[in-house]
Amino acid sequence: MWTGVGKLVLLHLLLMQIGSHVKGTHTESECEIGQFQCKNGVCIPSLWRCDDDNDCSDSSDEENCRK
Ligand SMILES: [Ca+2]
Repeated sequence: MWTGVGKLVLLHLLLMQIGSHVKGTHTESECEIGQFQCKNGVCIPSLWRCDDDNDCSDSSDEENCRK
C-alpha cells in the first residue's frame, strides 16, 4: 500500500535512476523491464498497475484488471 507521498518519492528515485544510465538511448515508446506502459506512453512500475490509483493520468494502468 503506497501513500501519495511514498509514490512520489519512489517515482523521483526511479526517474533519477533511469535518467542516469539510459539517458539518450531510450525512446519514449519503450519501458524498462518490470514496468508497465500506459496507453499514453508513460512508463510506470508494474507494481502500480491495478492498485486503484490512476498513475498513467489516462487510467490505462487500471484497465483490464481482475477484481
Ligand atoms: Ca495504478
